[in-house]
Amino acid sequence: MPREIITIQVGQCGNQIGMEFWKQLCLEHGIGKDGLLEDFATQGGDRKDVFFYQADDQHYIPRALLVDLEPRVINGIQNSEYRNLYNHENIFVAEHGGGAGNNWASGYHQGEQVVDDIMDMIDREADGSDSLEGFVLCHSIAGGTGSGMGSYLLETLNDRYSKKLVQTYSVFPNQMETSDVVVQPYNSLLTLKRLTLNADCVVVLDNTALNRIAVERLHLANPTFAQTNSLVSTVMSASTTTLRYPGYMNNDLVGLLASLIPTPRCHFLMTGYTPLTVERQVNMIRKTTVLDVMRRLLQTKNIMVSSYARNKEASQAKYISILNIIQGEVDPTQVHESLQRIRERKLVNFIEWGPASIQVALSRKSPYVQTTHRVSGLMLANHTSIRHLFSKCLGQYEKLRKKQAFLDNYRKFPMFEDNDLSEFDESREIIESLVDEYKACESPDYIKWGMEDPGEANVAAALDSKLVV
Ligand SMILES: Nc1nc2c(ncn2[C@@H]2O[C@H](COP(=O)(O)OP(=O)(O)OP(=O)(O)O)[C@@H](O)[C@H]2O)c(=O)[nH]1
Ligand SMILES: [Mg+2]
Repeated sequence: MPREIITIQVGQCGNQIGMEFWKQLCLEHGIGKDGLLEDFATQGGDRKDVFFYQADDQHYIPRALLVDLEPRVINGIQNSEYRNLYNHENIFVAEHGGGAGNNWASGYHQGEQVVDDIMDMIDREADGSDSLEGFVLCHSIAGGTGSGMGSYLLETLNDRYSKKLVQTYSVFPNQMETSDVVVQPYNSLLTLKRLTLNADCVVVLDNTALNRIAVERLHLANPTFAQTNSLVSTVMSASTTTLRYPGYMNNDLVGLLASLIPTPRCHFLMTGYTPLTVERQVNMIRKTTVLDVMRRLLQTKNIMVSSYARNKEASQAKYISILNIIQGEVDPTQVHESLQRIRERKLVNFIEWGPASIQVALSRKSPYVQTTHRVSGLMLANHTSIRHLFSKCLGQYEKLRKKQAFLDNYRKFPMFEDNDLSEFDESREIIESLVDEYKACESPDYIKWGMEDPGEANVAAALDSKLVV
């Protein structure tokens, strides 16, 4: 029975990374740009129905919603070679077309106003699936639409589909670029509150790290979004291979996430991938064995979250869990040997209160996409150094807030009317407590953390029950 997943892409970034994801899925499953199966795609054994359904005329249609408050990106998709792939009834563009102007409050408020239209689309998709497993949200946390409207949708999904899983692919802003959105610290903080409370799993895609990887590893002088998004789509498609090419393990999202997220709030994952390629340009890697791939996955330079690079060396930073999804020509005995070598050399620093082992999923790969290397790997990891990324967001927020900068833009919307800025304060507290919890994870007696507050423990238990397989 398929465990269907509905993808919701919101705002410029959400739609741009979503579009790359669907392109990659079409290639891997032998689905043409118009949704028809290619003549050569006869091998079967894959599960297209997790992410696609078939229309009466045999077209494969993504279970996807394309949502934006301004038309440019979605118009681009509708004028591209893929215009006939999507279900046109699942496209929502605001009539005024003015976007949310990098303002979370505007995106959130507009979300509230159009939520019925969007929930109609979601309910229709949900009704069309046999055994809906959950939702995937693609968005950036720094602008107005993906962050604000995305936040409103996360809250609504949690309410309406409380038993379903919600996973996000969330793009964090580039911290090196001053030209990026000036109010991004406000938008990021307010979105982070929802990512903490209303999502079961957040895959952190950090533009700072994606850019560094594109420059240093792929030798691109000024990486474009198209180029960084190709890294993103690689991660997105690799992280879903076990769902699309089922084996004996990790065949559904809940199984995948349960092994990575032992405690409900610490559900922010970082990723690494090797060997990296962009636009068919292969990064020079001469040899790929399972051991090489697993070792490279642990190297800073391949990890797509910037806070890891700075804090890995700090002795306190630890892995909570690691799942490596390995594809290619692999003999399972090599996996065993590699794990042993990694353990002997103490290459991984794990937390002390949980099972300290790297999990490995061997996954089939698409027979229709040729690669030059024998083995490739994706690492999904829960690592305490992610807290430094949140601390950085908090620091930037405090700086802006102290100056009272740009707050008038927010006061125009109901949530912040009459100078009520409590939403900012509450979000700050929640993120501070998230940072504290990740920090507590680094200590052997983490299990006792938060026990003083029974309310908190109940929330944790409620979320936990969703992740029990
Ligand atoms: N990796 C990546 N980042 C993007 C892309 N497009 C925008 N961003 C980042 O996303 C943030 C801006 O958010 P957008 O997605 O453009 O904003 P939006 O959700 O459309 O909201 P408004 O336009 O303000 O209504 C900035 O940090 C950008 O660097 C993309 O295609 N790929
Ligand atoms: Mg936009």
